[in-house]
Amino acid sequence: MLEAFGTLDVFLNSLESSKNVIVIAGAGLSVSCGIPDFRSAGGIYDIARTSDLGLDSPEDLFHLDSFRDNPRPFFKLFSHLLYPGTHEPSRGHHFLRELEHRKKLLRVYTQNIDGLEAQAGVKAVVNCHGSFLSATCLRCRKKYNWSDIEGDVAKQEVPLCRLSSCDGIIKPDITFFGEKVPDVVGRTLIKDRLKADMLIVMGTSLKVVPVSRILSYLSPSIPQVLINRDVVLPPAHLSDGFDLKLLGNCDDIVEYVCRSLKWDLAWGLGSGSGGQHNTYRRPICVPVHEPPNTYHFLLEGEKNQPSRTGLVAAASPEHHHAVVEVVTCDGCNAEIGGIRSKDGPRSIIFSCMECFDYDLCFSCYSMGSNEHIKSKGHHFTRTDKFHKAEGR
Ligand code: CNA
Repeated sequence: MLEAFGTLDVFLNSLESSKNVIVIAGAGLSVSCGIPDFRSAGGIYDIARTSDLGLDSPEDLFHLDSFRDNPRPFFKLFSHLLYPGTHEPSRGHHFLRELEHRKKLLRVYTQNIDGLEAQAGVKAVVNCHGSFLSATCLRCRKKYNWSDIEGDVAKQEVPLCRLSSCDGIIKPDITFFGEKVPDVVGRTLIKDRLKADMLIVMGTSLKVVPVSRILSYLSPSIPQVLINRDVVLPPAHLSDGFDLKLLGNCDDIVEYVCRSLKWDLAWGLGSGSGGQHNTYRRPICVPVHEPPNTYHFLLEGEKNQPSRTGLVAAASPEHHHAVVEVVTCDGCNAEIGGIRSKDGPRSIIFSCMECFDYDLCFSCYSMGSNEHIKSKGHHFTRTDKFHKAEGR
């Protein structure tokens, strides 16, 4: 942690001089656009739990094996909640655009699949979990565009491969649990890791690997700032904590930041569904300081709600070492950590400390034949239980 960084004034000053901010974005950025996140009350997992979709667990919605078995629940919820082209960017998205416009943004690494960063005009975006703009037949790997499957999705039907000899299920090219993130994530991070001068984490619970690992991949000397409704404590092996926590709705917080820096707020007056949310909030939220390094953004007279601070749940050691969802062995492709692995969080995982996303199971590592182990400059760390992981 950077002791000297923990106040709002220092953050605002740093942002003025920053030139290479990396943002890790998550579903919270799009909640005000009308797209629920995964884990908040009323989020997609809650909706999946209470809908009659025949799922064993809500996570199965986005798990590759479950999708292969039965893709209907995914398309049913997808067509309701995430249907492309029906949402407008939030003030949070426009803030990213403003950072880029002011030549302060190095990259947005987004876990979102709604495409709203690009829709807001942000160019430097890496879609860590892919995009719905293209799709692939799971059987013959034939590629399709969104327009090819849109009609089926709108009718809540499962799109099937058009090759008569195939008939496989077509899956949008978004990354499911059990799939590797696109190579572009690791490739871009290698270029970005030493350039970054600040990290802002926005609207994410950081529960999904490998995106959460970006924290440990960047230099510990750059400030790490959280903008989120709830406190998020990154797993201890990824970060020793945020230098500054700005808690509240990200739209309100970025509006405060822009006003404080006297940045142009013209983007706040758009129309459409996001535009409605983008109208300035009056009265504007004010930051209430909770020393040493936390600010709650509250409307006048608003009480600090436990749900907002999330302190009770979040501060427990178990939460601090939050269980990650899925880790796959890069040797044999088996799931070795997370919701589906037989051993769950008790799996033994060997992770390459030099690479953003390279893991091996006990057997593949023990065989020692893997090219990655043999090549120079790669070092592995062993994790017996994810919540006891050290050293990355
Ligand atoms: P998550 O685990 O549901 O966490 C969301 C976080 O955002 C939580 O910590 C919330 O407290 C916080 N949050 C919610 N609303 C706001 C708000 N208005 N202002 C500030 N913070 C808020 O979701 P993650 O993004 O961490 O998980 C990654 C998954 C979610 C990725 O694989 C995504 O593809 C997936 N997802 C994407 C979308 C989308 O594209 N819009 C929607 C739902 C899920």
